[in-house]
Amino acid sequence: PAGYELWMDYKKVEMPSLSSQYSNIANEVTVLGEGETIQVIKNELLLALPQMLGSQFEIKKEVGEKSSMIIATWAQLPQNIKKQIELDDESFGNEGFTLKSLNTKKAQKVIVTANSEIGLLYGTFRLLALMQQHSDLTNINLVDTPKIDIRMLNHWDNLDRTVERGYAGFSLWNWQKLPEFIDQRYVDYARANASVGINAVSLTNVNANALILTPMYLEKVKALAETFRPYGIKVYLTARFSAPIEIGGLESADPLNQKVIEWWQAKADEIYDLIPDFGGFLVKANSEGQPGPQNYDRNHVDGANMMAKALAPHKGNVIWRAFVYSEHDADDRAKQAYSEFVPYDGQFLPNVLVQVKNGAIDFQPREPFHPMFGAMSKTPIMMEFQITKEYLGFSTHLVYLPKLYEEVLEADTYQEGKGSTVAKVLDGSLQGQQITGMAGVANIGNDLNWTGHPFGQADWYGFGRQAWNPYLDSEKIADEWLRMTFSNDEKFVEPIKEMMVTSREAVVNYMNPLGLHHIFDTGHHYGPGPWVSELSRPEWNPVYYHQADENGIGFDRTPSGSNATAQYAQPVAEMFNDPKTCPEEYLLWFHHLPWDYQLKNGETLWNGLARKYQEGVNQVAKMQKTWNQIKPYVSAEQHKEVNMLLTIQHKEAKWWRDACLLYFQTFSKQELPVGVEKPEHDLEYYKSLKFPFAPGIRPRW
Ligand code: BDP
Repeated sequence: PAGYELWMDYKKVEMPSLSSQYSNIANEVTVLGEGETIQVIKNELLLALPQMLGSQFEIKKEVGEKSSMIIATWAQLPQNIKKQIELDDESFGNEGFTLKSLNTKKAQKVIVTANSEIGLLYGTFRLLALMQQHSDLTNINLVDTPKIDIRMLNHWDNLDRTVERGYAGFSLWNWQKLPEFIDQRYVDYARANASVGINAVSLTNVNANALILTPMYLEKVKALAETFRPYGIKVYLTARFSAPIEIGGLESADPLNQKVIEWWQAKADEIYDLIPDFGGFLVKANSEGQPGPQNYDRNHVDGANMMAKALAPHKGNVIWRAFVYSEHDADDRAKQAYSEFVPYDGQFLPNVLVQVKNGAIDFQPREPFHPMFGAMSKTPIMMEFQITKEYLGFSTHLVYLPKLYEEVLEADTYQEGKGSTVAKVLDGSLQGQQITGMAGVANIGNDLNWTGHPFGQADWYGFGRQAWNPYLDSEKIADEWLRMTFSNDEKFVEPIKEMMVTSREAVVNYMNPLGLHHIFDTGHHYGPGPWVSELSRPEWNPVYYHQADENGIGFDRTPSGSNATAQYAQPVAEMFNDPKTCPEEYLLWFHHLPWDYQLKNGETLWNGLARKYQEGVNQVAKMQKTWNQIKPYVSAEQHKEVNMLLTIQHKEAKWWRDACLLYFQTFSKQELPVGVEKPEHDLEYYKSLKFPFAPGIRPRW
């Protein structure tokens, strides 16, 4: 089926000059070693090269005169070749690799070498990717090592195979048939992850079910871990804090209770007996109804360190989430995670990472970076991005997320002076962390094309690339993905790349322009609901976030309001505090401003807001036009699919524009400016729309 092969369908290289160059390199392929990962490398070559080059070949086990492609660990590489490479084993660390061409008058050779077999696998995938991208390999000299240690997917998959905020079908994990039945999808999933360097996966929802830690399920987890191991992927599980009660028969889950401590230690031992390279636990505690240490008057450090001690003898990690906001705390929700965690800096054990969402609210189309980045210099802070599009039109809207990730990674926290970017916090280079990580909430399900929207694959791909190297350019990543997935033709790549990189701004414009946020309708987070005001907790209601009234709109987070800006380093706080220096894309995030406030381009806030909504709709119309022009370059089936999705996106962009502008107009009491289309219906109509079916939602909110 279209899209199943992802970015690895290894299309035939038609251009004669390239095809002959690659055929020369692949003329005699030698792969040294015997391990499971070596077998994976061989399988990938045997799949890819005949498809791309059109001829069958054998893989040699020894280096000979004629070897033209040599794949071997540094330790196994013949001495004379090592000498020519002019590097040493320090250059590529545990997981890095080098691709190097050694050309003589008579022949051309490419060497792939690394310290580990996993490094070789990454190198092999890179070599194949470069061929798919039609790169010239005659003088390749590339050393690449991952900048982040834990490059992770977080699946929010429930044991009944529903997926929280998952929009691409049901969970991949078929618990009923495991451990005996190993679906080919598990293997292809592992291949895809390894091809971009993802090396860790958490299998289960952060709103956890303790059953996953029972012996019957652990046998199933073991089967998945064994399937993933040759691809360098470690398995993590979400650990429900109250598991000692629910499945252990204890009366308490108090982290300082000796029986509880022993229960987690025994559980860790049991898991590591089955899965010696188990990654560890991902924990959501005392957040949105999940149990945690605070139920026993203990704190996050008590909880995380208790688990960390159980895992430490096995070299496992605890990834403790900082997504907390309390129903008893009346303070601005955007401030709560920082207030709750930053005071504990330095108290977590070394195998605890604190996982922070990119922004302080919740995966909105745009948020300023979370103030916790750089604020806990003695604690490894791990990024949590969302790859699934909870607040970005699900898998129906085309929104290229690496652009969003890049914006966050490049943001300057100023925590150690100018140049303290979020990327430098994450890779440990700013504050010297010993262990580093980046997670993405997966957008993968059992849909035939994995991600629902064909372009959702680019978000999975791009997340992996940016977790490997958070300094990569998102446009370059789009370029790679397009070439590998669809076509190398410039007439296709250029316009579609442009469409991808502007798509993120389009969704911001038609949903949440100028710093608006969380104005989604109840529960599903799909359509607009800026009028919603009746939910039991104030911070679940859109009216809490936009604060629109007759005087103006926006959330005042400056010292005259909630003073959330004080959580940022001084230069950043100062910039955000003054509406004149606050970047306009964050204006209403930090300021409550009058409807006639003058924007930088001279127009009033009301007119500017209305024009942004219109611009978003126009941008989607332009995407439709662009997609129509590239018809010859993709299959008819895929063309049609994306076309239909863009039709929905365009319709819904208008829905967002009209619903929001009509509602805000009840406060601004001003006409729509010239150039903004009149809504088709009245406000009551938009309010009456009930979203009939939303996949992946949790009943409570
Ligand atoms: C929110 C989702 C909710 C998740 C929660 C989390 O609406 O379904 O459980 O985040 O991250 O974005 O824990």
